[in-house]
Amino acid sequence: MTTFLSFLIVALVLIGIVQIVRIFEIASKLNKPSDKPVSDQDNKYNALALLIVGLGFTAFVGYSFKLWGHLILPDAVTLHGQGIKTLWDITGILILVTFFITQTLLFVFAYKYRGREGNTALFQTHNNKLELLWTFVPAVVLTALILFGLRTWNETMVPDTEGATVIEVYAQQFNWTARYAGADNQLGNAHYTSIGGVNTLGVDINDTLSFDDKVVREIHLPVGQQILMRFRSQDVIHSAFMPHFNVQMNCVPGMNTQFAFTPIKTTKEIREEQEMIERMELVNSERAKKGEEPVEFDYVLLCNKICGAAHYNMQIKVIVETQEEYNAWLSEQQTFQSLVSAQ
Ligand SMILES: [Cu+2]
Repeated sequence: MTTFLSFLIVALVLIGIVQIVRIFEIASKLNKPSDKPVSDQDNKYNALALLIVGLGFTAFVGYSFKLWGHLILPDAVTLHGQGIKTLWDITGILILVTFFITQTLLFVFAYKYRGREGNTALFQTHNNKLELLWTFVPAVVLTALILFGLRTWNETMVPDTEGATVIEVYAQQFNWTARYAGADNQLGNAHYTSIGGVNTLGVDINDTLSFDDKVVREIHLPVGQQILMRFRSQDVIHSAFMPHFNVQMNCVPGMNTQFAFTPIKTTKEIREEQEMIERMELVNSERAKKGEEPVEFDYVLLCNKICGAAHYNMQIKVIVETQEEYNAWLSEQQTFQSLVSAQ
């Protein structure tokens, strides 16, 4: 009954609005016995409304940067991330400058050159100078941006990985496991058909390279050292996403994918930065409202491909530390061989 009455009220309100609009239409015809459908006054009000809405929208874009700008990701903590940030900043500045100039001109001109009694439009068939200007300038700017983008892409995606520390990240619904290559810095072969018992990654137990591999549930990275991360997936397509590192790579069943990067800031260093302290104060004040314990900042590797019901919680902690701390942690981890023999 309540639903029916609600519908009835909405319908009556709509009918009322239509009738009021009709009254205004008829009244304006009676007041203005003119053969012109639009008067100068109408044009002025419409142009003014357009100016207010247009400039209001443009101003809101600027205001939203000020209001929510602090919520965007902090600068990437990797070498290649700095190159991406420069490209992002230059592209963003170009787009925003163009946006604010063209939007302002669009709405100001719509007001300035609104329809007026006796006004005629300027009819211009061709202008070589203008044609050259708006072809040549965008062509040069876009070519420079694309060349810069290609260079950044190549530096990011095809770097020299000689001497990089090799780590495998294994995806499955709904968790991540990491495998370190051990002293030989080479991962043993693995295939899903070998999965069984403690061998959850399907590592080939007869491959001598796998003997010193270490399977762990937390990713540790030495700062300033190039990392070659290799990805595999057991079931569906996942995507390993490390937002603070500008790193993302799909993990595809039956395929090996990889991403090389060099972390440049330890977890301890970023926790001490003023910007991060303020961010975490914001996070913890929200947690406190829900009665949750405060947390410290940690880098994280997330799944960025909707891979199933618990996708939202598919993550693994990432710790960037000094080479000494990393060596000490790695030496404490059990090798694959001792893990299998203890079974
Ligand atoms: Cu996933």
